Amino acid sequence: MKKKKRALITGITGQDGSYVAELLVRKGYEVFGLVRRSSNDPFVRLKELIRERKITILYGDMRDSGAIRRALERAEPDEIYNLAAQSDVGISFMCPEEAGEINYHGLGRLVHAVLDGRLRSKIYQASTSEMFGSAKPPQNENTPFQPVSPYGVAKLRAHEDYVVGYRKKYPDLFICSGILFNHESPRRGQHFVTRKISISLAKIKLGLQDYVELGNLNARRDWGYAGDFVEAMWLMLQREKPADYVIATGQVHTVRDFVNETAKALDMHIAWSGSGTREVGKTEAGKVIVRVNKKFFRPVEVDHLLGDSGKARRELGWKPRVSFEDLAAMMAKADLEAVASENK
Ligand code: NAP
Ligand code: G4F
Repeated sequence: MKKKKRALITGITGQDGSYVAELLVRKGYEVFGLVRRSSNDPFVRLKELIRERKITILYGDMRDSGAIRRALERAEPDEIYNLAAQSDVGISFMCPEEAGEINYHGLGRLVHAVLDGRLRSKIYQASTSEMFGSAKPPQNENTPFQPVSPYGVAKLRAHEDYVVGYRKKYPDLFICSGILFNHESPRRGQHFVTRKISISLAKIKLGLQDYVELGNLNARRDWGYAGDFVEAMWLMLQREKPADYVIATGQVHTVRDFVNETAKALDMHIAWSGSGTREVGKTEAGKVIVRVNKKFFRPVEVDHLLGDSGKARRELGWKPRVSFEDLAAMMAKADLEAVASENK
């Protein structure tokens, strides 16, 4: 009988971790997840797979080299998906050391554990379009990086030192990265703008909230669906030789567009008036349901991210399936159902 492939996922409790775990279970992998101790229940999304023993949970923090080494010894992975991160860009301005510690040194600890253990595991690193920062769009693998946030800087250091640098230094090490543009889903953390919008508009629709306060409505992002993007991670690890790929939809929208599309999916139509911090979004009945609050502006903003994923399309045969409109509708519907059932 063919031996089952084994994978270790760091960050398995996050949005992408849960989708990768499900993808690999579907593909017949033996899946291990590194999870840090939490006072809350971190397993909401994975309960069924854990109960059915399709995932094995190993405890460990990306700050703890010994725990990472023990997880590798137990999992003996063919593939490692390094998704663990302090992934909130806004918060990284307040907690820059944490961004460096987890997003940069965390990868260093993992890579050294693989090298020290003489393991043949292939490593996927979650790099990000935030590394492009203020670089002119569209951005691809040849665009010079210009990060502006502590999060972007930490991810870029990890990318340059341990992905690109170690690939040269250790020719036997298989390490690749996906430079992923924003990807969302009903499982997105509630502080990210798309999910904040979908959950708030669902509550407004149900009369449980009056309005939502947002920051920069003009920020432009290339938003795709997380379920599509994790397929690209897996495809990268199936290659003979490691390389880095931009993963993006190639379509750009503003935060305001995301509000409009979500509202449309909920049969709420928004009319905008005013400008800057005085801009508001009103319902047809004239009720203000979107306001701007300076509190949600970043010290330095990334204005415009738009990815060119031509290389991934050509070499991996990857392309996104879910459109911007369908993504917003999917998130709106999921939140409407969840909020309604919580408030029955
Ligand atoms: P997420 O939902 O915020 O998940 C982050 C994961 O990292 C969670 O499982 C979290 O565990 C874990 N983690 C954080 N600190 C840790 C630590 N010290 N030790 C161990 N685990 C730790 O992020 P995501 O959206 O799934 O993104 C996955 C990866 O892709 C991240 O590296 C992110 O930076 C990168 N990325 C994301 C996007 C995007 O648009 N989603 C785009 C480009 C790159 P807890 O549950 O305990 O917090
Ligand atoms: O949803 P966001 O917080 O995502 P951001 O900063 O683009 O970061 C996400 O994508 C990166 C890939 O480029 C990942 F690497 C990273 O881990 C994360 O997943 O903000 C999107 C845009 C920003 O321009 C922000 O200023 O929305 C703007 N925005 C406007 N109002 C807001 C808000 N963002 C948040 N979080 N909350 C607001 O109220």
